[in-house]
Amino acid sequence: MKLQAVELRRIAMPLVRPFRTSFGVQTSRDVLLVHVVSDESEGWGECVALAAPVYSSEYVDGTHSVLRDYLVPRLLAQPDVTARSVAPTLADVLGHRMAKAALETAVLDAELRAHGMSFGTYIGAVRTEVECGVSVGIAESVDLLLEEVGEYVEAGYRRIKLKIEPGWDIDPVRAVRETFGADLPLQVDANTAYDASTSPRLEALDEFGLLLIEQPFAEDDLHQHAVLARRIRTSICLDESIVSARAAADAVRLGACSIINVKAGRMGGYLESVRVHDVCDALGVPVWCGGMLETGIGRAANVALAALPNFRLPGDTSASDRYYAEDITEPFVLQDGMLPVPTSPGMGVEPRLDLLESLTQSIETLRP
Ligand code: NPG
Repeated sequence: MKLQAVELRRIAMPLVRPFRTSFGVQTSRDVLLVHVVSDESEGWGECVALAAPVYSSEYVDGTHSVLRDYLVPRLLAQPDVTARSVAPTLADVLGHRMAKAALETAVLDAELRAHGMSFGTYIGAVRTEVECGVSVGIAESVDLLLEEVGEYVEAGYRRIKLKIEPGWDIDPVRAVRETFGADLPLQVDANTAYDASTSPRLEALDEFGLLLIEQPFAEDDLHQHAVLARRIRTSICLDESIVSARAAADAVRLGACSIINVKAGRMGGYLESVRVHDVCDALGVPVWCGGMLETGIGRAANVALAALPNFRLPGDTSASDRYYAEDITEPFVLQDGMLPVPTSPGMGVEPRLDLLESLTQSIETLRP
């Protein structure tokens, strides 16, 4: 495929409710969409970087700049581009995985559309629908948390994930367990908010029968994760620390985790995410699909990824209405706690162009 143009479009997407984590509150997303036009087809990718560098070092203005100045020009200079050629072509630019992932995904979407093949078929999806969980932010009170969890349980979500931080951990987890019972699949996510001094609070969560504790410590602190993993029965899951298949294998071998959250943006793309899936499968470590508040464009690919065999826990692949009053694709609607895996060519969704226009803040078009 020869690329003829790459469009970088910024859209503003208000969230239906504020989402508070240990690193801040989000009330809307500033989404960077990558749209590639080739001589054969077109494709879309969504960049998951946040507005500020508080979850990872990447942030949306930075991804925009590195795409415009370094990544897109490298691809536009190639006589023939395939999704598999993207990472090697961009390899001399270090890091910037979220930016690279968005570009690779757009190329992959275009390539699969040109071949009439769905992404699920391409990667070997083994399910037609996937089990969905939901991530619940830090609430203003335990009562409000219980209300929100109740709504999601009622909606049919198959697993609840509570965001935690030191001081918002033992009490909310106990309250959710007491209210919804021991059978509710429940897990927690700390987004690196703990350290050795607050670690005893995590040990105190061991009695609540959680599926896992996600990323309690700093992303570069595998040792502290391995120490906690040896002390408690609850599984440790890593998110922020795992940026590649190699990092996944190393973390497992060091005993730092026994479950991994896969997010394509963090790994530099879906192709590396499949390799993470494969290496974890070989090591006997289950994975699940994380989320970054994606619109329908990013969600479609996540749902297909979650249909690989070693995605053995429900993902943060919630329905569109968990995030947005109006999605920019046909909405993903929960059916009995599941979402259907898209089957149309490419990522399997079409952006609603009229709506996209009305949400657009800027467009930059780059050509060879
Ligand atoms: O449902 O998409 C979703 C959100 C799931 O909690 C979620 N994501 O740390 O995993 C996370 C968290 C997150 C959201 C991280 C936005 C960064 C940005």
